Amino acid sequence: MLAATTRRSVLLGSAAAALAGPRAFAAALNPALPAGLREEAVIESPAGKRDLLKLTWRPPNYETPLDGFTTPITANDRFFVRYHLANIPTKAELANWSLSIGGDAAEQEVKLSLADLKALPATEITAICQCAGNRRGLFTPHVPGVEWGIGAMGNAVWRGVRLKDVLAKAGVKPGAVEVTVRGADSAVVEATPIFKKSIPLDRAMDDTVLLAYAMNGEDLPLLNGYPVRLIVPGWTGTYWMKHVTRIEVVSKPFDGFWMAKGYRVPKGVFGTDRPFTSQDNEKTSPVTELVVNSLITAPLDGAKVGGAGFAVQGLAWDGGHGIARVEVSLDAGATWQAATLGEDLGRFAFRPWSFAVPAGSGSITVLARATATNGATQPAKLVANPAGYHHNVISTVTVAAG
Ligand SMILES: Nc1nc2c(c(=O)[nH]1)N[C@H]1C(S)=C(S)[C@@H](COP(=O)(O)O)O[C@H]1N2
Ligand SMILES: [Mo]
Repeated sequence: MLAATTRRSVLLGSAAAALAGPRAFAAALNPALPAGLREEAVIESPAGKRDLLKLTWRPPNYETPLDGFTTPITANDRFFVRYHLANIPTKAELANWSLSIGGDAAEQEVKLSLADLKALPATEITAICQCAGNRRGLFTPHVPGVEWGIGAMGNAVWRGVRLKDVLAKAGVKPGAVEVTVRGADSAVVEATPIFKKSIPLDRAMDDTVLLAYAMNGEDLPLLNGYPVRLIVPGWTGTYWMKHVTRIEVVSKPFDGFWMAKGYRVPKGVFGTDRPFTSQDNEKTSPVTELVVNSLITAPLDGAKVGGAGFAVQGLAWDGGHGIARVEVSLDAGATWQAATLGEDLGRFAFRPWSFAVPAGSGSITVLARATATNGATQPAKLVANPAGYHHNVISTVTVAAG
């Protein structure tokens, strides 16, 4: 019970304080987040961004505060930023950007400019980019890594070309197993493993997987992958490579650090529709699909509300089945009532929802639980795992009514 209370107060306390300013935010973090983070986390506006919570600067890791989630589409300037390596290319360095495609399971080497890419048939998809480690900072006991609160996620309309159309230019040989992607960022120290990822060939050929050059109708912000990033709707952000410069079609599973060692979960603990079997080992699997989840965006935890009733608002999402329902409980989970779902922006997008709490007074705790169309629902108890991924415990806020 103590742990649950602590998590709740940090989750929504941080959001409430984010609106009140950096100092209040840092103070609100004190109870449960690690010491290093408490000193670092302040509201900042890095280039092209506005009012994000800075968790680390080198590499840049910034999360979106709760007030960035009042609409189902996340604004470009409020969209979170996650990097593993500190050398981020500048716009000037990317002016002559090109993308090369090859690999041992490609028929030929191909080089494409941004103009070449934009000349291919364009398509759009609304999808959530969420870090697997979103809410890691709310794990008890603590797990090492970037101690994210609730905001290592965002939902945008991405425009670009299908990865499969680009792969077709190089030609895919019969023995192909995976497609690797790497970006233009690099490490300060050479010994640091480069950030390079792979996805299974069948996923790479999926109609939903794009090389995107626009986000919500504009060029990608530099910190979200300008000029081109990979979009893997339904899968965790780790595969959404930014500033993509090199793609390879390969005949063997890619064994780089960020596949073989990082971004892995205990085998069989989280369900998956499309297992990434070429990367499985005896004990662990790569983290893939997003788990079903929800966020209460209003009212803020600890808020005072009138006695005449109030509206609860939030977002719900999953890895691409779509949201079947969101339910709210006002009696600690004994009974649940249906919330009203808002606009459907597609199965990979945030689904807004709302619920009218009737007149009452005193302390009211609201629990929210989303269920996807495949029946998956949010757990009451955290699913522990060593890297702190997939935090999707039922969220709560407590308000004072009357
Ligand atoms: N080039 C590059 N791409 C990257 C990363 C990175 O460190 N470098 N991090 C990945 C991870 S783990 C996440 S969660 C998403 C975050 O996307 P964003 O920074 O646009 O929010 O980018 C992915 N793509
Ligand atoms: Mo991530």
